[in-house]
Amino acid sequence: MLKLRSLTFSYRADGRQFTLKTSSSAENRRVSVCILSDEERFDVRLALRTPVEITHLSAEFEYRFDEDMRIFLNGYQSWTDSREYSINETMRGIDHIPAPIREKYAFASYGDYRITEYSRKKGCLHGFSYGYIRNRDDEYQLIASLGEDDGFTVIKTDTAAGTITAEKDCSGYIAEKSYRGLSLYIGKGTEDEVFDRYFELLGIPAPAADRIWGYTSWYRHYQNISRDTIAEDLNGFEGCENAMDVFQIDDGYQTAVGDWLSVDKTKFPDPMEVLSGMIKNAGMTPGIWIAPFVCEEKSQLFREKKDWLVCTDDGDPIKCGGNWSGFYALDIYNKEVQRYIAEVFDNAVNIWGFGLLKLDFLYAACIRPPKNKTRGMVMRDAMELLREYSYGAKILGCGVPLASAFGRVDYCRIGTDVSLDWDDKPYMQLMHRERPSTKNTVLNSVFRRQLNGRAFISDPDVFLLRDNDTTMTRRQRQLLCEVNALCGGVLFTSDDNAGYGEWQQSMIGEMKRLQNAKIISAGLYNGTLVLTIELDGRVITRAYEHGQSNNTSK
Ligand code: 9PG
Repeated sequence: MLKLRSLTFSYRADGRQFTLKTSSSAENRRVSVCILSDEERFDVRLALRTPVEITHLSAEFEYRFDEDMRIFLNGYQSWTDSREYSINETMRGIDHIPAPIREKYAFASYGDYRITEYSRKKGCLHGFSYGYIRNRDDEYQLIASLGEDDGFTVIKTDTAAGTITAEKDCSGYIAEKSYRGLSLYIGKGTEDEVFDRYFELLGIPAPAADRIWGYTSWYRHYQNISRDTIAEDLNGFEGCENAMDVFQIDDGYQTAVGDWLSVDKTKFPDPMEVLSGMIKNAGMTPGIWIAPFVCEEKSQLFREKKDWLVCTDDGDPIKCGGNWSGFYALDIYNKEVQRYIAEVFDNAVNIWGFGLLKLDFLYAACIRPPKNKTRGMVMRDAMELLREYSYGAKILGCGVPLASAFGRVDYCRIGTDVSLDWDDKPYMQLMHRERPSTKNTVLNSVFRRQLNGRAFISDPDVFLLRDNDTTMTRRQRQLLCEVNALCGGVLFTSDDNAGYGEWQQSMIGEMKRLQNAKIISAGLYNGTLVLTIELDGRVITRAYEHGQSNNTSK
């Protein structure tokens, strides 16, 4: 167990602000703070005599960092870049982006930029829900929350000060009688030991879903899909050796984001059930993309249902990002919103006949929690709603705070979008941590690999093998393929299968081989990604040129 330095609990009551700082259980006439800890657990329970507004709750532990250690702190949601850091690095937020641009596209909404601070001090790093420190002998010190449904946990390091802090994301939450504050598993051991124990304590059994191969329209056509592109892409798979399990139609079929019952007839003149029928005839499960908690400014929903939106105190809808015409969150506690989502899913599954729902931009649900809920509580309720309304279809979660998706979705995206360039366009590199980038998503796949087969089946986003329409070198595409096969269970592409040549086929063969391999050690050392894998009883180490520097030796 890590040594507790201090626990800080601040709250507002009777219009005044109070702070309690302690290193053991304590109480006063309003509140009682109970600390329960043993070799592997650290729990904080609050009991309140009168309702209080919590403004801060955190526990600071002592930890001795050394130069060789690597720190992983899980990023806010699916797309947030997440990798191991050396002890002298910093994390970049969005302060470097000019304010007018930041605001126009609501960059702060994509991630944790309004939730936690980005420090410029070396070694001051942070993440959500779980994180670890790995030493040179591949021993893991895992700090992982068992209570994200009560509120998210921000895990912070200050390597120079020698501290790890776990802070509950519950500021502004009004607690009535009691609150399950921090609930941590703090375990030390091998990678498998600590992660197995984490999911055992969470009570999440190994996922039932299997690995799937598939096609998604997004990274070939983006929003420019139509009956004809779908038919053409389907034809590409006819009689081919790369049998796919799923064929998923992505963004672009609807008249506007939010108007899920309204199909763009100019692109899709036939009813959607005709398309799903074609997919089924080709022997695949049809999948469809929906962003159930948001609507864009140009949607009918946004124009007509203002009272369905999550708003500021002044009654202005909260912008959740700049995609499409800019988009806003629906209030999941509004009964009409719930009925609408149920109807949309009923339509997609039972009328249109889709067996897989790719549910995207889910983080928007908790963009502003009501006073009696934390973000973690809202996200739990939101995810439960999706499961309840899915009519037996499989769910692929995307753009979601991961811990809220643990055990609640079949498949889950664990990284940002693959781009057609290794690191997207230079101006895009200035954006937030959630921006499309193959370079980033490859690292997410590697450093979140422990979730695959424990929390859900991981979706590392597509692999791309095509030679045209990309600036990625073959080696970069090969790295993407190999990492996806090693770390993920959703093996989707957006390539035109008919265009595959010898090199592409040999890469598919390699991916199939690597599906049975296991990474036993991984690290990023001065721009090189080093993976040690076990395959058919043999241990092989592969080094890949990646380009991400983490300014250390080893
Ligand atoms: C459809 C797409 C695809 C894709 C999803 C999601 O941060 N960003 O600017 C950002 C843009 C697009 C995006 C994710 C993040 O893509 O991940 O697979 O379904 O929506 O619009």
